Amino acid sequence: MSANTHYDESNIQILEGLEAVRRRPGMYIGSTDERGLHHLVYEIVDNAVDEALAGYCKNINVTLFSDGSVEVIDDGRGFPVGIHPKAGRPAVEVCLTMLHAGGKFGGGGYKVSGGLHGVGASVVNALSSHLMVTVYQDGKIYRQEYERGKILYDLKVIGETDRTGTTVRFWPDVKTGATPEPGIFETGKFEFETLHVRFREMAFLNKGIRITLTDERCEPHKHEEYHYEGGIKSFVEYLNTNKTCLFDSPIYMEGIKDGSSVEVALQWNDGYTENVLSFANNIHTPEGGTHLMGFRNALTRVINDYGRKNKLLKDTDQNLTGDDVREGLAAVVSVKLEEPQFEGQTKSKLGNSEIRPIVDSMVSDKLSTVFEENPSIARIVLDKCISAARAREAARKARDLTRRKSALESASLPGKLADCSERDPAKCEIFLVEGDSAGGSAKEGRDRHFQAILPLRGKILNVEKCRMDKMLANEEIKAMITAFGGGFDREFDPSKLRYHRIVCMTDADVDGSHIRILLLTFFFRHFPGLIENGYVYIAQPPLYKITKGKNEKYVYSDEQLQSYLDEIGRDSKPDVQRYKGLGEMSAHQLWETTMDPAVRSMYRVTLKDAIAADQLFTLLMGDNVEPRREFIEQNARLVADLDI
Ligand code: 1YM
Repeated sequence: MSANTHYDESNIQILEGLEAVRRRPGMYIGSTDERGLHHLVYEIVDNAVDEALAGYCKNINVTLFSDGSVEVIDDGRGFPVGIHPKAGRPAVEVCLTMLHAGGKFGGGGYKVSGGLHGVGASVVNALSSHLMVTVYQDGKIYRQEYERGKILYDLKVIGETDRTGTTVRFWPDVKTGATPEPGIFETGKFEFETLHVRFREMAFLNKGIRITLTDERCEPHKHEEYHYEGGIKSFVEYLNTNKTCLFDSPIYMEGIKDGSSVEVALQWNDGYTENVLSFANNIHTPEGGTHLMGFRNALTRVINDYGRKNKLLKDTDQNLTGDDVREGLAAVVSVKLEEPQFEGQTKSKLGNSEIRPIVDSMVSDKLSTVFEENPSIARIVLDKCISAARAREAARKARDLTRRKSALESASLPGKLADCSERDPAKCEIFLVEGDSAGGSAKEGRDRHFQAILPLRGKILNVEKCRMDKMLANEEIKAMITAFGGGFDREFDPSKLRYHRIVCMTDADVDGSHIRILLLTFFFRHFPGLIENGYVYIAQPPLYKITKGKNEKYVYSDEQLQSYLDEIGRDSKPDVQRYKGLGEMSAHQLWETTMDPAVRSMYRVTLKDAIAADQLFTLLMGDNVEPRREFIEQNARLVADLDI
C-alpha cells in the first residue's frame, strides 16, 4: 500500500479522472502507438516551453535513458509547491493528478504552446507506470512520485539548492505482459529522429529558447542542441539551405492584434518547389487553414498589384496565380492565439476565422512596403513569378494535349507496361526496371497475376532541374504517371492509384544508384503522398551467387558473402558469381531472388525528416556544384565498394 492516505472526496475524483485517461487514452493523446508515445514527451516539453515563453526559462534538456524513461529538465521558476486553495493540496500535485488542472494559479499570461490535445502533465502521469517530479524553488528541492497516476508519497523536501526549475522523469506504461497491469502503449521505443525534428521546429518557432536532446541508450551518446536567435527567419534560411536565393536575407514581419500574434518570414529561391510551413500555437498545420489563407491571398494580391502598377504585367489580361507567386518560395507562417480551433481529418487545420484578416492585412502592408522600398527585390520576384506563369501555361497546353490523345486512343496505358490482371490496388505491384533486357527478364519471371512491369529506357529526367512543361514532355515520366493512375502534385489522389507497391528495381552499380535517386527525386517532388503512405520500395537483387556441389545460395552483401563462406568452408573451392546487372540474371533467377514475395527482401522508403530530405535532394540533384562536391568528399568514404 502506498503512503497516500487521503481518502477524501476530492481524491476519489482524482483517481476517477486519471482512470478515465487510462481507459480511453486515445481521447487524450490521439493513439497508443509510436505517435501517442512521443506525444507524452511533447506534453511535458510544452509546459517547459510555456515557462520559457512567459520569460522565466532559457534551457530545456531532454534525455532518453536505456530503462525506457525520458527526463525533461527546465530552469524556470519551478512548478508551484504552495497549497492550492480549493484542493487543499500542493499545486504541483494537483497539476499532476487532476485532469484538466493546470493553467491559472494566479499567474498572468496565457498558454500558447500545448500539444494537439493540450491536456498536460496529468495525462502523462496517468499513462506512465512511474513518474517522478522534482522542483527546485526557494532554496529547496521538492519531490513527489506516482505510479500509474497514483500518489506514492506526499510532496517532500529532499535537499537544498540555489537554482530553480522543474524536472520530470517518466516511464511510459508499455504493454509487456510481464506485469499484472495490462499496459497502455504498443511500443516504448522513442525515436531520436522524431524528437529531433520536433525540437528543432520548437526552437525555430520560439526564438532564444535552447533545447538539448541527449540519447543515453547508445554508445557513444547522441547529443543535439537547438537554439536559434533568429527564430522563424532562421527557419526560412534553414529551409533554403543548399539553394540559390533571389535576395540576401528573408523578409520578416510580426504583429499582435486582439490577443493574437502573427509572425511571417519568406524568401524565394531559384528552384521550382513551394515550401510554405504554417503553425498555430507551435503546432504544425500541414492541412493549412485560415492563417495560411490570409497569407496566400495577401501574397498573390500584393505581387499582382505591384506588377500592374509598375507595368511589369499588362493591365488586364495578365494575372499571376497563387501557384505562380509561390514557385520557389520558402516561408514560415506562425500564429499564436488564445483559443485555437483545430479541424480537418487529422486535426491539423486551423479553423479560427478571426485570424485570416489579421494575417492578410499584416502581410499586405509589410510586403508592399518592402517592395516599394526595395524595387530591385520586387523586380527579381516579379521576373520569377512571370516566368513561372509562362511555364505553367505551356504545361497546361502539354497536359491538354496528353488528355486529348488518351481520350482518342482506346487503351491509355503506356505501351511498354506489362500490366497485371488483379484489379485490387492493395494487392498490385509495379516494378520500375532499368533497361529493356532486364525488363524482358522481369516480364518473363514475374507472377502476372499481381505484378506489373514498366521498363525504363536509360536515365530518367532530373525533375529537380526542370519545370512542369519539360517534365510532361518526357516519355518515361509520362509513362509512370499514367501507369500509377493517381494523378500527381496537387491532383494526386491515393485512392485512384493502381498499385500500392511501387518498386524501383535497378542494378547494383553506380548507374543503378543514379537511376534510383532520379526516381526518388521524382516521387518526393511530385508524389509525396506515395512516400508518406509507404508505397515506395527498393528491390534488393543479390550481389553474389555461390555454388557448391548441388547447393546454390544467393547473398545480398559482402558481409553475407564472407559469413556464408566461413560457414561452408573455403577449401573445396565454392564457385562465387558476382552479379553486376539485373540483365545477367535469367527470368527464373530474377523471380526467385528479387521478386518472389516469399523470399525477397525489399526496403520500404520512409520519410522522417521532410526538411532534411528536401535539403538532400536539392544538394544531390540541384545545380549548386560546390556544396555537392563537399558533400561527396565528406561521404565518399562511406561508400564501401564503389564499382565504376
Ligand atoms: C519539465 C516540465 O512543467 N515547468 C513549469 C511548469 C509550471 C511553471 C513553471 C509555473 C507556472 C506558473 C507559475 C503559472 C506550471 N505551473 C502550473 C501551475 N517543466 C514544467 N515551470 N509558476 C510556475 O503559469 O502561473 C502549470 S505548469 F498551474 F501550477 F501553475
